[in-house]
Amino acid sequence: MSSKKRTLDTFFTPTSTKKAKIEESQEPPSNHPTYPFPVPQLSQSILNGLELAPEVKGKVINDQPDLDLLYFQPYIPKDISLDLFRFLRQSLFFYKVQYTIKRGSVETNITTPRYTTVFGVDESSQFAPDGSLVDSATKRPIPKDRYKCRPRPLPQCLEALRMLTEASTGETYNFCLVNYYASGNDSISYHSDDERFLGANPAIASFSLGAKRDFLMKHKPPSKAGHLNTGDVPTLQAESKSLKLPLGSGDMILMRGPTQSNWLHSIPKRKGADAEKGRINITFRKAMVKAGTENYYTYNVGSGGVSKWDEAKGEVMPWK
Ligand SMILES: O=C(O)CCC(=O)C(=O)O
Repeated sequence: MSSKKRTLDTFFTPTSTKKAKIEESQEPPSNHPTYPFPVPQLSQSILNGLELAPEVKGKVINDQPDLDLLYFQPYIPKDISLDLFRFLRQSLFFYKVQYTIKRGSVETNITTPRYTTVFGVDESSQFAPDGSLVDSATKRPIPKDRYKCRPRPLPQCLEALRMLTEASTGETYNFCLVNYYASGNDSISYHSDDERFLGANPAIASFSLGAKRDFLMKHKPPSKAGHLNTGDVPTLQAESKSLKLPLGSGDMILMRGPTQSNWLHSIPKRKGADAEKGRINITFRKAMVKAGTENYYTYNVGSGGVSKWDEAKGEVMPWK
């Protein structure tokens, strides 16, 4: 890819039918026995661009009850964010995870409405330089039965972004979750990242690449516990307004402090041409205990087949 400056509009306007080539790195790809295939390293031009990140200072948004956001608009310099989007879409392995939920006696089969993938391991373990997992305290190989899943180290392309994010947020992260929204039909429903395995007041750094999508936030309803049934009007929900942040390519939003325990967030389905071009979301988080590792691999890798971007077809396809 040339280093010529391009805007989001020019990227998405089909001025030519010729596909722009993704610049390749001369360095050996990242590999690990758990990877279905090696992941190329970032090209020098993307690495050079990342040296200028964050492009702007983060803006604090904390004017609502229990909300503490730091919004970089953008974090990734504009002239490399779409190259990074295309590189990651082409280079990573993705999964369409299926699972079952049980409500009472009713079981429902769910297919995650987007592609996902995950890398990392919780604080109790770490990857040794040879890629094996060791106990964080003793530095000895972990017992074979510590995990039901097979944790994977971050490839260089995501590790570079993790280190940058740590430096600019003052937080540490041991997990990287990636979502690929292939079209406006892909989504994530309202939820909060408030699992106990993330500890109290977790910091979650969330990057957007590719198509612009709305990020909606709303305060959780006040819990019944702790509220006396006096007929009082519920307070928090009445006082807090919901938020709509139109996340563009390169933007990063850090959710921190009391945000996850009190607010829900979502990416709703969306009609319109831009969403059809695809969007990647990358979140960095820190899981404290092994339950986090089991959970993230269950819901972001699962037990089905691997998928990969097919440049000729212009879509993510089952990978053989
Ligand atoms: O795609 C996004 O911006 C949000 C992703 C998200 O909420 C999640 O992975 O938990």
